[in-house]
Amino acid sequence: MSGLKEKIEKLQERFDEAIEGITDEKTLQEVRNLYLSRSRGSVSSLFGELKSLKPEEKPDAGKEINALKEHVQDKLQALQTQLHGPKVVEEMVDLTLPGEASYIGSPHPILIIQQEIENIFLSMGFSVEEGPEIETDYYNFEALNFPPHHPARDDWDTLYINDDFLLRTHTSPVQIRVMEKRKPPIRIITPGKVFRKESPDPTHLPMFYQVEGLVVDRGITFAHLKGTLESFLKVLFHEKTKVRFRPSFFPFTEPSAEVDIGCTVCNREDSACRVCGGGGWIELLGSGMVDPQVLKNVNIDPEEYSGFAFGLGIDRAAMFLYQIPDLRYFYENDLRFIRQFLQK
Ligand code: 2U9
Repeated sequence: MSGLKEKIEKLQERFDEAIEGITDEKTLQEVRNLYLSRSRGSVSSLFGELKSLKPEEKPDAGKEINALKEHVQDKLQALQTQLHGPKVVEEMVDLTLPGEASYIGSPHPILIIQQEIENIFLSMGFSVEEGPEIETDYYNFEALNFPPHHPARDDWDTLYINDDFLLRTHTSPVQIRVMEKRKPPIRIITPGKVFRKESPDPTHLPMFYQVEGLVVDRGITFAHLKGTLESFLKVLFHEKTKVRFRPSFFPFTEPSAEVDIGCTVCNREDSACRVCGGGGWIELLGSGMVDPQVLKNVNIDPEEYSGFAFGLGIDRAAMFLYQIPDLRYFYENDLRFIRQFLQK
């Protein structure tokens, strides 16, 4: 044991001499290796000598070697700090650097367009109304002038829940519910999900978003319908957007019209345009004067009041506004797609 003790003291003396006057990192590292290197360091190899001691000598000897090791480590650390400043300074966070923005989500592109549509109609004095997605046959069809078993129902591929309930195929039931409760003047839009028995393809989905509108008052004419929809489309798309009305048929409006806009991509100038198929027009809305029978169904006198209504697919509008070629992208929730619509 006394031999070992002597060795420890000698080593400490040598070490203290060795670190005197060190002024560079390289020499500091060399000394550190010389004394502390796990395999060959002089302090580390002292621990190997413990094996040859008697068991009762081992604890004290262990303590002394450890004390030497700590002494060496402390001195080297102090010298390191003297040369470079405390280690934490090297690793310190620079609080003056700009932060990294984290992604906290954003409105879905369909919701962005829905809100744009809502804002346009709110500015024209409309209110936004909502209603149930599960409806009765009465509100979805009968009140809207579809008689039971009438072939016109075939155009609205309906998902039935049971004999009494179905998934609404349009948001028109909301307008019936509002008219049952409120007297004219009525100016409402009804955005929301609707459901149809469709197989998904680029332009069809079994669930999509729709917004319908309804105005009922004294003296409402087709001119109000045209003016309102033209103003709306010129704000939603572009002030120079061309709008055309084509005769059509819906059970709940008479007369009825489809509303097209001039192609947003080729501006009616490319006969090979992929978006409008070269026809120059994009079919966007259905519309018409509310059928007198529909007004009667909600106890509004068609002799005193008249109204116009319209409907538009929000997904379809979003497709043209963002030039998305396939409706299914909207519902895959692939962040690489969704993140493109981050609002600043
Ligand atoms: C009431 C009376 C009349 C709403 C209307 C349309 C024409 C129409 C389609 C457009 C594309 C649905 O999303 S779509 O497939 N809508 O063509 N909707 S008139 O007429 C009403 C609504 C409620 C009480």
